[in-house]
Amino acid sequence: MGYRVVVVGATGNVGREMLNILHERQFPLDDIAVVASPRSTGSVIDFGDSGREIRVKNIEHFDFAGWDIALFAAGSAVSKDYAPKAAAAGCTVIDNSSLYRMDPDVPLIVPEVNAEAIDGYRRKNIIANPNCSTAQLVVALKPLHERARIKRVVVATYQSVSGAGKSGMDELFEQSRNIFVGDANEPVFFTKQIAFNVIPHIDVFLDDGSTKEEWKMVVETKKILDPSIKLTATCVRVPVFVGHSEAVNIEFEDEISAEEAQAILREAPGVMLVDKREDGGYVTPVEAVGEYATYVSRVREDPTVENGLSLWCVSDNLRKGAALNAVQIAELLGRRHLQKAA
Ligand code: 11C
Repeated sequence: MGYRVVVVGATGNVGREMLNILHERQFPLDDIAVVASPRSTGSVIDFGDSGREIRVKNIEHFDFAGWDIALFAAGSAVSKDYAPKAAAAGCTVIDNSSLYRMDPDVPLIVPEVNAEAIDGYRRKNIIANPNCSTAQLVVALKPLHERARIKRVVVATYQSVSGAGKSGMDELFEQSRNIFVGDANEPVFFTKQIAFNVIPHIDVFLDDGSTKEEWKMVVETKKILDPSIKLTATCVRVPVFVGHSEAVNIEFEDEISAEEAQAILREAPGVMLVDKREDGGYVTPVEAVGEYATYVSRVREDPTVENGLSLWCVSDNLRKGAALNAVQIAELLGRRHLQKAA
């Protein structure tokens, strides 16, 4: 016996990956529904490469009663309107938007890091999926924190345009084409030209001069991993289609060598250490696309602080940063609580 699963917003980047990953991982399904805004109603969408097509239903008329799990990937406004209705109908919501992440009654889960926190889901019948840049970071930090206690993290991100949705991908493509054919480039979706450029601005500005993307990394890392960790982030959009990268500097309470950190990361769940200290002996975003792992490279000691390490971390933002993590949460929920599947 399997689960009856709804994917909300399956026509977007993350929703499509949710379907791909449910199929790839052979998630035990009794039934699957795909719902979206009235605009997409009636269109058909592939269930991964299974050969099966699913017709999109109108969320406005969808009854969540009798469905076990809803994976929401349609943004905060849709989650605000429909997640409470689904949850009240007995369908557990796994929400990819930022809406519930900092709600104390909603667990924010990265299964490799804080699986046990999922037990609090019953308070609202909602579980939150973190921001993509946080998810890969905490997967890499957790095993090191367990060994040497992290005091402070300084992170700079290199975030692909797919994090901003299809419009971001289209703008990078169009602007790159325009440059090659000599056409003018006016930024429409991003605030500045993204092709052959980088933009130190993701999400809205806050009063202290940081951006909401940077704030999310701070508060989500504290909620998922440890509230005592101090973190400062600079989040940058780069002209990469898929795959977020992060340059991470970590200050520990206890001494830890680069060699020991590498040995720990080699065994850590969700991490793939690729660190050859030679030309090409590290992972870049194009190699992480379509993969599940959080890749860690360039682990080295930082002699400018006591007990300091630096590292490079890359992952597919649509997978570990969103869809994969959501499906892993569904798997965890099944194992720990719903226990329907064999
Ligand atoms: C980006 N990290 O790359 C964002 C996308 O809070 O779920 C995900 C935003 C979020 O633009």
